[in-house]
Amino acid sequence: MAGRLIVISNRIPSEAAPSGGLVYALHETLRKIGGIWIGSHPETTETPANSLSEYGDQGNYTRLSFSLTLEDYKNFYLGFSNSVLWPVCHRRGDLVKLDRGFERGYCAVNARLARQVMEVAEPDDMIWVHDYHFFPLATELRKLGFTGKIGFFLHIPFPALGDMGALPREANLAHWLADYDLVGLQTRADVARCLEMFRAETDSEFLMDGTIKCGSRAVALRSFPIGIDVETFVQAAQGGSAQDRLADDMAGDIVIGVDRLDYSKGLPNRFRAFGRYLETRDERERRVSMVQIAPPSREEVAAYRELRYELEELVGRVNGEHGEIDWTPLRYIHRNLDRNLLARLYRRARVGIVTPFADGMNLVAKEYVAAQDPEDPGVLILSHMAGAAEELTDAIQVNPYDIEDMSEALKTALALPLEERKRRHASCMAQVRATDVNLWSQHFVDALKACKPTLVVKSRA
Ligand code: GDG
Repeated sequence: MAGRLIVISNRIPSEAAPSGGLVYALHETLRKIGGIWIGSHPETTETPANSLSEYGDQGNYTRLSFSLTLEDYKNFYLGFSNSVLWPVCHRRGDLVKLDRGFERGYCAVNARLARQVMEVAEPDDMIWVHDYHFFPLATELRKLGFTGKIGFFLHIPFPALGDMGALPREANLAHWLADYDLVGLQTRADVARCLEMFRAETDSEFLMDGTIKCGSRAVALRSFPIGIDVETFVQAAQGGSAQDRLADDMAGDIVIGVDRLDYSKGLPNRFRAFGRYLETRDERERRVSMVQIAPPSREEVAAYRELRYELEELVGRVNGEHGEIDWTPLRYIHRNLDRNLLARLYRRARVGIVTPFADGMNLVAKEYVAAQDPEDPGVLILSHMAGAAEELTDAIQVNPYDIEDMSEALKTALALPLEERKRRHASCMAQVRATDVNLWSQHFVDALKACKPTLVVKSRA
């Protein structure tokens, strides 16, 4: 069958009808166009399988999984992807762990996956690769002779040229990206940083049609800000079972934070800012509690374990200093909560707080906005360093390094009059709707389709 879409992502959904925003949108896109979704099998194997395995037939598309050995998991996933690329892209060069085994593992998994993709891909298929785990995949596919269109979307920030200095020499992002036809990034700032990288490449050239030639190929570069599945979220925030309604039973004003436990999300400073707010608040004011949901993430990586200890200590300190017999000001939950309960919590919270040091987009910011009652909405406090800050300009924007600034923002947000809350919410909600994840995937696929047939540009020399 010709003209199918092949989606490649690290994770592959196991449920028949996935509910998460991005996963749901890709599922729907594949259902419409037809094709294949390829992702890693959740369990490691002793020896790598030669071919992809069936992971579920969805009617109009098939899910196939590739296997990772324990060594691959350590080197490709925990190692190069999450101990090199993730910190580099989130401006944490100090957390980079270099190991030749990581680089070799990363390249080997990408090369093996490319061979397996070639077994199922037809020349007319379009391939859409997701995220930093697979930067070199197009290069490997081109080596094996794939001439069809390949698009890439990076969910995390594109690194600044200076920060790329921490990458090993073999990691040549410019050359890897040039083998795609279309590279999608989250924001205009990401595009600017990516252009800066190409400008610094001696063998790259900006062509008249807006594409960038690097080596023998030309690539188009654009921002596609991702969003959430708005309607589903609006419904989830309004509905709810008896258990979900627990979110309504909490006393006082609630400030909500929801983040994977990751050092890019700025959690310690957020807790410090809340502590500072409690220090400076008037005792006669209504009690305010912060609820922080922080499900575990990448616990095998040392930097994540250390962050957990730091947070646990901070929670103890804030509650020890400010708690009362009948009041725990900072409630910290290190578990994954049910999505519907989360939506209800967002709606119940007077303030949503999102304070990353760096973030590709940050969907929590958009979920918080979508969950509000438009007649009595809460206020979003948003780091100006999150990708979402480019669009949500009517959130209260803060500097996530500045404790005083965030503490002041909490005060402002909690005291904001209804009319001002409504105005800010309406403006943010219009942006959230404009980037609905279903439109996002449609825009990317349309742009990839519209790319000119594979360009193999002859060098000027
Ligand atoms: C990457 C980029 C970019 C969190 N805790 C629970 C839970 N969540 C859900 C949230 C939200 C999602 O996880 C997190 O998405 P984010 O966008 O905030 O952040 P990352 O995981 O870092 O995602 C990011 C994104 O990719 C998409 O391109 O925006 O910048 O880093 O949907 O609600 N969901 C449930 N229970 C929890 O406890 N059910």
